[in-house]
Amino acid sequence: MASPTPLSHWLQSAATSVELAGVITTIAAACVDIAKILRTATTAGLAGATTLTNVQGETQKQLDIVSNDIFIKHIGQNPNIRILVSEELDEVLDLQNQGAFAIACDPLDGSSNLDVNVTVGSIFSVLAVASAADILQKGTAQLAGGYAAYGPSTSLVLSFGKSVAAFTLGDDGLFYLDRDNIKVPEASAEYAINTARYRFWDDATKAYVDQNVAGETGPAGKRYNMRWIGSMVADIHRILMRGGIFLYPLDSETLGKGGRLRLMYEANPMSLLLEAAGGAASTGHGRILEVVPTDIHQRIPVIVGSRDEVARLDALYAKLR
Ligand code: P6P
Repeated sequence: MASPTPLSHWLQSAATSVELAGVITTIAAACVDIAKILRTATTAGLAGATTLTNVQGETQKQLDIVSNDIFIKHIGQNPNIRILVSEELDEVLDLQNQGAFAIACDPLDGSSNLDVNVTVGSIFSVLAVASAADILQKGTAQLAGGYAAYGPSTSLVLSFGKSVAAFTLGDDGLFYLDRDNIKVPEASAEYAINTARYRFWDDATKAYVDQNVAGETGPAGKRYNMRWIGSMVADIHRILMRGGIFLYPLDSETLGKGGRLRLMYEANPMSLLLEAAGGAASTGHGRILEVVPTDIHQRIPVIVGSRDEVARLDALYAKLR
């Protein structure tokens, strides 16, 4: 059996430049440190909340701050990275070096699941910048996007825009290639949405979910299953591996904020992955990757996954607009 391919080796042929490979190496090293801390966080008394809130108005968990600090530590050691946008930082962090890359990240997404030991993750997006003024770029400009999923094993899933590869963290602290050229099944019978928000949904989302619930007796013509982990990285990882659709649509409660999930460091990297894997990523009114950000913490509706499923909901939006 051939020896598994280390991330460093895979990057030599997959990354378009040594510098971009170095940026991914830096991100991977931060994720290795976060994975290590998460394993013993509870016994170390780190799993709880702080009295602080982030720019989103969400209570920061200690591990949100620890994970953000880990990203800052590693990014500070790579002179090619000039800018950091983070869910945990109100403003852009400009390292004032000559670096040509920016990272937008959610250092620890789903941290509300930490105290119940559910898979959480780090989500990252890489952009080319000449200065902090260049940061508000639409998702199609991303040089790379991906996530680390901290679960029974630690996965690193990334794309440079054309294909998707998944790596697993070994006992030696290195990531090894698991799957390359991942493709999301175009059809699926599994959807992920927080159904407790039914009363806030628009007519298109209600019609889509009602069709799924009707199963083989309704217009969808097949039986559906529903999964909602409450951790975007965990839900998206399942969808990348076996198909499905993840929905956090605009609803009457999130309308004023533009949605629930953040464009630059949640929706864009996940959309880059899903489209590179043959899936689709929609706001309900167009491609997520085409939205030009107006703010680093802008929120956006998220409808991503198997192409056929996203198309069916897009058609309902077009019909019920
Ligand atoms: P809800 C976690 O806080 C998160 O940002 C995503 O990881 C997750 O998919 C979503 O929010 C869960 O939202 O409304 O179900 O708690």
